[in-house]
Amino acid sequence: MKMTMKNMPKKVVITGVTGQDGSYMADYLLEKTNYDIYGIIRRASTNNHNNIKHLLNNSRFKIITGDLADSQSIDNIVREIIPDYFINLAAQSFVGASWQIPEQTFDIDAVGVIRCLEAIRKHAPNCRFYNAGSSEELGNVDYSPQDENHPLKPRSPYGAAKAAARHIVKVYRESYNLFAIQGLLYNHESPRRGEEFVTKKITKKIAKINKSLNYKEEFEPLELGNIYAKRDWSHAKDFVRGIWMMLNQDKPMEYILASGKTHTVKEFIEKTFKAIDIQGSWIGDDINEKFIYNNKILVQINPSFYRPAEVDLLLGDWGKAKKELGWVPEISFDNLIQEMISFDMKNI
Ligand code: G4F
Repeated sequence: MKMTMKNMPKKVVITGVTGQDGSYMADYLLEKTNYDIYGIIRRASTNNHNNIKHLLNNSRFKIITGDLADSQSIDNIVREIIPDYFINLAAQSFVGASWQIPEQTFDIDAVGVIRCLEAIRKHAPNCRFYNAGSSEELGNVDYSPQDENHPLKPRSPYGAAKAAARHIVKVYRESYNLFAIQGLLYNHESPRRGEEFVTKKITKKIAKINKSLNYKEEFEPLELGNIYAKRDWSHAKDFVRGIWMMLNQDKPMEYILASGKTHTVKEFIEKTFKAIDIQGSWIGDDINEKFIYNNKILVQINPSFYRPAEVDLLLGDWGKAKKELGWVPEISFDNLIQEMISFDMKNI
């Protein structure tokens, strides 16, 4: 068949493709569409391609070097590819680090979004643009569950950068009539989660502790900060499906994706231990609180993991996404934990 513009496969640019969300998005689109996927990778002296190694031989998956800090690279990518979709999942996404590197966080998470929008405005004005938004933008919340009308009240440089990005996406949408949106996504996890995030830190360390217990070896306890923070955790796979639904509506509307349930970090720890049949108990309180099993300390508090300002509670109302997009999360909190701990036990 002769290729015409009409039957040419569409082109999707994904930034952050080596990360959790980017890699699941690439998997999802390679499976569900016949589109060509252009994964943007930042140059680094050591590359971590673990999350995408299964895609490297796929002829529809192409890797391109680019960097949100480099407007020329973004401009060149958009001018040369003229994508149909641009999904920006690259970010300095670790809230805890955003106090140490506030400028870089703002440059990537806010100014980087302007770099993408400018390139799209100039070279591909029909391209549909998605930017990763966060419940961290809501921060010090006024009410629960939070909905799409909740005010932006960030508590970290990261949250402030994402809130700024939300405003600039709206400005470009309204000024240039772009299909540009920023979903508002609550915490989402998976076996592919980065190791500094609390869920992965817990499942990976507990898998190691379990192995040490089985082999009667010495081990260091899991050390955490505020275990009373409450988060609305989902599986990242559910969210990439939701992002794609947002990108394919008639009008550029923004939605919350969440589970509608909230749990403390402490509950996450307890459920992880329970999933592998370790029945310990908590003793002490505040910075002296510890999780004990067979007279051994498995978990303890280390105040150095406390943040200068904490978001105490997040709980999202995903009712609008359900009503207008038909999006429904499929993977439960318990199944998420089971998948993460099973993966880490296997790979330890
Ligand atoms: O896993 P976390 O680092 O995720 P956080 O800060 O909620 O942010 C994640 O979700 C956001 C959406 O709401 C995303 F936008 C963002 O990019 C990221 O994916 O921390 C979760 C909670 C916090 O309250 C933190 O203070 O766990 C608490 N915590 C307690 N001890 C810890 C630790 N967090 C980490 N990372 N490490 C600890 O030792």
